[in-house]
Amino acid sequence: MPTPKASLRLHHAAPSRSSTVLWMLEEIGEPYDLNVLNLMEGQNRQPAFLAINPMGKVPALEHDGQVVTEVGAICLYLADAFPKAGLAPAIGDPHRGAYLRWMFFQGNCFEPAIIDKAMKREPGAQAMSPYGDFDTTIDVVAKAVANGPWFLGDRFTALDVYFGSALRWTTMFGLCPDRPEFKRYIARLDERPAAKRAAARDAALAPPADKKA
Ligand SMILES: N[C@@H](CCC(=O)N[C@@H](CS)C(=O)NCC(=O)O)C(=O)O
Repeated sequence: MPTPKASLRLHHAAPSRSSTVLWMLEEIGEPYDLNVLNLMEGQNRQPAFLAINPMGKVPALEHDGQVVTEVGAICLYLADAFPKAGLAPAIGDPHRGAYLRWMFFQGNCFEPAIIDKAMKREPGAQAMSPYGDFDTTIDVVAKAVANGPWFLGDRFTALDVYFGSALRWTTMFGLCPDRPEFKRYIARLDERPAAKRAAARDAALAPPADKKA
């Protein structure tokens, strides 16, 4: 019998922000296909991909005729679409509020703070900035992961995949302060078998050094 075609298809570049979704797919454990794009060669700016994501950015996920873009949205989507994996507190669960809070905090506060700092951009007036100030932003995240083992305590969720990946790459590139709370949290994440599988797959998919983005 022919193998059924996976209904999940990730448009991916290795390594990149879409590596977070690769890890998420490994945590979910459902079959998926990859369409690997070379950003350096501009494959993400070709009409075929722009028809999927007009932003020309990875990741983009296709599932049963739907397209989802934005790493955080894809993580939320997958966790809800595949509840058996247990990666999202259900609506009504006492952890749901904290889960959504930190999911949005990543894209709305943490990443803008990191990118402004990296680009040496003035964040502007505290009251106008989406995150206020850099040090407070980093401090509240460090407190949130200090005890762990996960963001929501004993329960590992899609939030750890999403925010954990962001902490991993931003500390690796020296954009986020290398605080002990982050180091310990990232070390715990790196032990996840799904994270290891995704990292190995990404390493095998990465373009040769002369063709990297
Ligand atoms: N806000 C987007 C950001 C995605 C993004 O910036 N992806 C980068 C790779 S890390 C990309 O596709 N860059 C290629 C380009 O813009 O040409 C998300 O969270 O998914």
